[in-house]
Amino acid sequence: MNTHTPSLRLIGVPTDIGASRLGSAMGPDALRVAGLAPALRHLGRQVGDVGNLAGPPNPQTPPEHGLRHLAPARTWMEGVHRAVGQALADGELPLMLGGDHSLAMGSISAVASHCRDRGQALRVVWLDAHADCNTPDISPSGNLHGMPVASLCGLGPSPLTALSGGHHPALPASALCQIGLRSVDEQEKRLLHGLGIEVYDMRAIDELGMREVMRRALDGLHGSDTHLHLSFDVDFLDPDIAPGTGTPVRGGPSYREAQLCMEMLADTGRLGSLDLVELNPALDLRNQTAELVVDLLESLFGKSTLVRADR
Ligand SMILES: [Mn+2]
Repeated sequence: MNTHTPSLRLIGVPTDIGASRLGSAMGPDALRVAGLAPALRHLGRQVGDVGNLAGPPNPQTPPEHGLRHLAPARTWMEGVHRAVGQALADGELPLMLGGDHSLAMGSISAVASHCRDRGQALRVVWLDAHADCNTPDISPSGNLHGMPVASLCGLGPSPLTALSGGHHPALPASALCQIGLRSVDEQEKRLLHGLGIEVYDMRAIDELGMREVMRRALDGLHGSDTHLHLSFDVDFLDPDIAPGTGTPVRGGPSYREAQLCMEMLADTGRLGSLDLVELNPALDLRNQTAELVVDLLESLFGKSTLVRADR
C-alpha cells in the first residue's frame, strides 16, 4: 500500500494561449485567493507553492495550417514539462494551476516519461465536457486546448506529439479514460473511436451512475503501483454550479456526483499528479467556481465526512 505521502507542489501556469476566450490565465491566482494551499495543509498535507511559470504572451492571431499559437504554446508546454518532471524527480506531487487545457500536453508527457523510466504503469483520468481530441486537420477552431488528447496519443504535428523526449506517442490510448463528455465534434467522435479510448459520457453516467463509472475507470488501481494522473477541466462540472469557465456545456455532473468522483479517486491512494485547468475568473461569479474547485480538491486529497473503514 501507499506508505509515502508526497508533498504537493503547486505550479501556476497563467496562460490562455490555447483558448479563444481570454481569462484562464488568471486561474492560478483565483485558486490562491480561494485558499487552496491552506485548505490542503489543513488536511495534513505538506504544500509548497512555487509561484507561476513564465512564458510568452497570447498573441491572439488566427490559425496557421489549422493551428493557433503553435510556437509560443510549445514554449509554455516545455516549461510545464520541465516543471512536472522536476517535481516528480524530487518525489513530490505536481499540481498544475491552469491555465487552459493545452498545458496537459506538457504535464502528461512528463508524467508518461517519468513512468516509462521507472517501469511504472500509468492511468490518466480525464474529466471534461469535451473530448479534446482534435487535430489541425479536423479542428473547427485551431485552438490547442482542443487537441491535447490527440497529441498525447501521437496524432498531430511533431512539435506537439514529440514532447515526451521523442517517444512517440507519449502514451498509449489505453492509458486514458475520459469521463463527463457531452460535446464532441463529428470527426472527433471517429478519432476517439479509432483510438479506442475508454469514454464514459454523460449518458453513461446517467445510466450507470457515477459510482459504477468510477469503479470501472479505477478498476485495478487499488493496491497497485500504478501512477494515477488526474486532468480536471472545470467545464466537466455543470455550469449551474461552475459558471467560471470558457466553454461551458449544460448537463454536467452535479455537486454530489463530482464529490463522489473525487472521493473515489482519493480512495485509490494512487494520485501522483494533477492538472486543474480552464478556470476563468473573468466569467465567474464572486470566485464561486474557484471555491467549488477548492472544495472538490479537499475531497480529492482525502477529506471525508466519517472515518472510513477502507482507508
Ligand atoms: Mn478540456
